[in-house]
Amino acid sequence: MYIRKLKMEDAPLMLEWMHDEDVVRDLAANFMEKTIDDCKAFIAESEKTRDNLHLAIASDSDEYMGTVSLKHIDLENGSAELGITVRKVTMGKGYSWFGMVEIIRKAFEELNLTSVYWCVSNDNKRACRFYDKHGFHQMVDVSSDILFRYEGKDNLRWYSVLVGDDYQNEALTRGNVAGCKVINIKTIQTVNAGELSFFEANNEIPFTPKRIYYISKVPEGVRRGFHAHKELKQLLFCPYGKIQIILDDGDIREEITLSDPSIGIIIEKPIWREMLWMQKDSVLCVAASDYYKVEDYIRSYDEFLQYRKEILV
Ligand code: T46
Repeated sequence: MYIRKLKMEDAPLMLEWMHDEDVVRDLAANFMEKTIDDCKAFIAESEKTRDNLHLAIASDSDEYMGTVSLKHIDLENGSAELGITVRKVTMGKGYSWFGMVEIIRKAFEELNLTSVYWCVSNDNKRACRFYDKHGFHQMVDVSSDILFRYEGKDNLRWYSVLVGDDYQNEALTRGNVAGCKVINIKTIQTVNAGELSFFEANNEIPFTPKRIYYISKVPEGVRRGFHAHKELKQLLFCPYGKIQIILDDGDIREEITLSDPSIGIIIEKPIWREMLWMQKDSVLCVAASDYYKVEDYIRSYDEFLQYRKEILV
């Protein structure tokens, strides 16, 4: 997935989400009234404006998946308002998160802004959960110039991200995901010749691997996993690409994006896991403490919760 300029060919898929009740229900504007000509006019206008930056979130095969924007770009104050809408087919596939991270990165690194803010209706529970889960701060002190744009609309929740915030990967800084340790795999750099990473049984990882496996050729936006292990210990790492690992211990559900070959996660206890391929051709490598044993898998979430309860007694 990547972000790129909007193209005229994107208009029909843009109209698709505008006429999708599930997508637009909690949005401020009345998108249901828009026509294909409105979409085309928006795309044409996006080429000309300097105050707004509207880009498409596209799949690897260049299909339009949604729009992500920086609006009301204020170079003097170093701020802009973020806007994002994605098609229903993309939901749960990491496109929204990808689009947000990319546009925030552009705001800070290319436009030299220092803050990006946005708002959402408190009724839009899915969006609020999404922003809260990613650790974005709620903004309490919103200036009147900004509030003015939303006159007549209350029940809004405001968020912001400031330059220097760890918005991309909180788990890396925290050092753990749902109680599983995030490790720096020992890595030796060679000048102009890349780097070499290694780990040794019982030294860097708390077990002796009996099995190594790796998962490759997964299309972007696909999820795997959906299971837990009873006894197996594993080290997960991503030597190439970008994969989000979602771990859930029954109480806490947290995630980490693996995109650096020198970062690994050690899973030593029964944890529910899901893996989301954020970039095609990404490779997930796993060093496991035991041979493949089908009876060690728990593939139902309810059974997993029950199992956790039993082992915690
Ligand atoms: C895990 C995550 C991170 C084998 O025959 N031998 C093996 O060593 C493995 C790992 C799998 N298989 C078979 C079992 C299935 O028929 O390969 C097929 C695909 O396995 P699964 O659907 O479990 O793949 P994922 O990606 O959902 O999960 C895998 C591991 O199985 C699991 O232990 O923690 O990666």
